[in-house]
Amino acid sequence: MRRAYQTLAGLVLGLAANAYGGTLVVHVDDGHGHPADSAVVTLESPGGDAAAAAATHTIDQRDETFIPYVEVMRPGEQVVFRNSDNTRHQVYSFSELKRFEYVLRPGTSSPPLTIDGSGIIAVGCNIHDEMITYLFVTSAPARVTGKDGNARFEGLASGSYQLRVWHPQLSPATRALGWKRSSRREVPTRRSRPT
Ligand SMILES: [Cu+2]
Repeated sequence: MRRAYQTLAGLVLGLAANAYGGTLVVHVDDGHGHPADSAVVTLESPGGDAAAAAATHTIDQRDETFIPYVEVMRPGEQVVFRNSDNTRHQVYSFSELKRFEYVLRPGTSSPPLTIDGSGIIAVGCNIHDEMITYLFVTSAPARVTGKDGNARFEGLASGSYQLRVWHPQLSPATRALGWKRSSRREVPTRRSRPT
């Protein structure tokens, strides 16, 4: 299965905040009115990084496709690459943040790889050129949009945030966000050009 790549001029960010339980829902579209999935929405705030237990993330390989396409991680967490195909994969990255290469026979996994520092790691396969996945490493609260283009932040603390949107094929977007957890007000969807 191949992902349809689109080259698009820019990202239009629609932002809708719903009041239920202090959940912020950020909607991302591709600038042509279609929801953009696999976009990373990050909420940066001064000293606002949420502590979390270190996790191990698994990137699977099925039908010569990395799953998921985009994975959010925190610095210090680990990633494992699993080969669920009946063919061999050769997973690698030349990124500044982390360089590695693993030959994975069918049914095997890489050893856990610890990622230090923040940034974006593009991972490919030396055997199948079209295979690609992105590890988005950040200490800020971050979510990946689903097929509906929505990213949900549960129980978000009140405060001022810098909202950033990143997507592999779209221009990044950023905007300031003031969030009041107790707000019952429905914020209408607004659109802003990427900055
Ligand atoms: Cu491969």
